Amino acid sequence: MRSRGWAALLGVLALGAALAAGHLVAGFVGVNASPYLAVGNGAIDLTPVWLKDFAVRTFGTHDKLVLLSGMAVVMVAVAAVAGLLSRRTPLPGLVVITGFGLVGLVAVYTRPDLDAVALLAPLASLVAGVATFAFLHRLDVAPDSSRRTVLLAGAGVVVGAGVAGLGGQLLAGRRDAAASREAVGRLVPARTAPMIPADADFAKLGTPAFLTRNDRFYRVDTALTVPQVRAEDWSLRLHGMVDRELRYRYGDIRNRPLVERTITMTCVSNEVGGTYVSTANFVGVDLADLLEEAGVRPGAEQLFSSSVDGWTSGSPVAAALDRARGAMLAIGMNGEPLPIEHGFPARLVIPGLYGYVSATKWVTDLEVTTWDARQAYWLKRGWGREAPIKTQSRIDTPKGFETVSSGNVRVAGIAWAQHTGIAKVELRLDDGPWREAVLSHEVNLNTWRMWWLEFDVAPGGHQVFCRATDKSGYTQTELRAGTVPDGATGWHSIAFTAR
Ligand SMILES: Nc1nc2c(c(=O)[nH]1)N[C@H]1C(S)=C(S)[C@@H](COP(=O)(O)O)O[C@H]1N2
Ligand SMILES: [Mo]
Repeated sequence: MRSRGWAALLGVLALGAALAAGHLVAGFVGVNASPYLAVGNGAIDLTPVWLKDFAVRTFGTHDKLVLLSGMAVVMVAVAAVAGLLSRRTPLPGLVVITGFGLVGLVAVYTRPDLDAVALLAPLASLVAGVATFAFLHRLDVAPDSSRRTVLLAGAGVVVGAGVAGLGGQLLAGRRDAAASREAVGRLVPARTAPMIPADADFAKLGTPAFLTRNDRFYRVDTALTVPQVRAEDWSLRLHGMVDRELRYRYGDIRNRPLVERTITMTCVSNEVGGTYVSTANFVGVDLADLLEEAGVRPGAEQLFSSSVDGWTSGSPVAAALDRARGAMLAIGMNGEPLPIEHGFPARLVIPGLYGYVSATKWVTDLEVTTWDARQAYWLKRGWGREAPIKTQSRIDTPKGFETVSSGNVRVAGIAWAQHTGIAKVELRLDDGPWREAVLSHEVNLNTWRMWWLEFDVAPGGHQVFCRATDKSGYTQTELRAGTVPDGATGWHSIAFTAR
């Protein structure tokens, strides 16, 4: 073998060829069959709760990018070592590549959203990896092959892998949902949500805008690649403890009289002061209508929903049926069809419950059942079964550790207690008394409310606290609780300096 560097490169080239071949085949059988993504998705599902929590806290929405990059670094390192170990005989390299191939096969095999034909992708990877390594190795140790031949072969592999990988990407794109979403066009609700009055937010004073733009709406899900479902391929099966099983196609939903509701969604992983809370006008149909058409049988407790990628969620049937709550099967958001990353073609939105028990995106299956019969994704991983959103408030301005001018300092923020409503928000500066903030116009009980208050602030360091009281009379506890198992508690506070 010519050099150590070349030996290591051989391993990496074989790895690249393997991944590219798998990606190309995945372009035909479904992008999630791409072994790299299947292993990543498998890793996400196997990740223990504490590590997942740490990843989300540390990397936020970049957690998946960090995972994919970490995987790439490890794989390249292992492949390089495998190459180095194969300077005399190709056996160590072949063993390692076969090992990678088997991991890919197992990952695809165990993905709930993939069927048997998806195994073709990791199989292609396995064959391409082994063949490339064996070929380059033989060429390299052959006494009659020139340096030029070997380099050309290596370059050929790079080009081939590039073309295959790109081809897979293009093929996957051709099957994507963007064009289908474009074709849906405008969704015109029969009953529009009341106009948001100008005094519903204090955006000029530093609160968020009342409605969150779609591209600013927080996003939380376990999907490494956003599921691409075309409206024309989508259907929703409604079954289980019902009088008759029903199946809805996209047109069946779209052609009903649509309702529009303004709803604030919150994630259970939102830390005190966190950003996983947003508000939109959702357009869709009443979930209760669909459930009543199917006829919910007595004894039903859980609405167990599944997304196309196998993620599952369990909601209380009672909450889904409660007309006053206004649970929806939503197909639109802020005047557009649902953005793909927010669940196109359709998702659940049940106001008042954290997203993991109420907001299944890319939903394709609703099973009416009991709590004992089915356990949803996060329930199995240590999160609570029922998870109503906890009353919370957040200071948005000043920012933590900001320096402001002394004198009049305006503090502004948001509060939410979905389905109960906010009664008041109080602020405390340092050791001072609690003072009541000015509340914004109430849009409805299922949305956040904005608030502001001014303090006369002396120069120096300060801390300001906020706490909300909801319409049930409950005032936020000071006691800090973490997000696991059913949502964080505690007062948000920020430190700032007046100059
Ligand atoms: N298919 C699917 N739906 C899902 C999730 C998921 O991981 N997969 N996450 C849930 C969680 S935890 C939350 S908080 C909301 C977030 O919805 P958004 O990303 O549209 O804000 O989606 C819910 N629906
Ligand atoms: Mo969530």
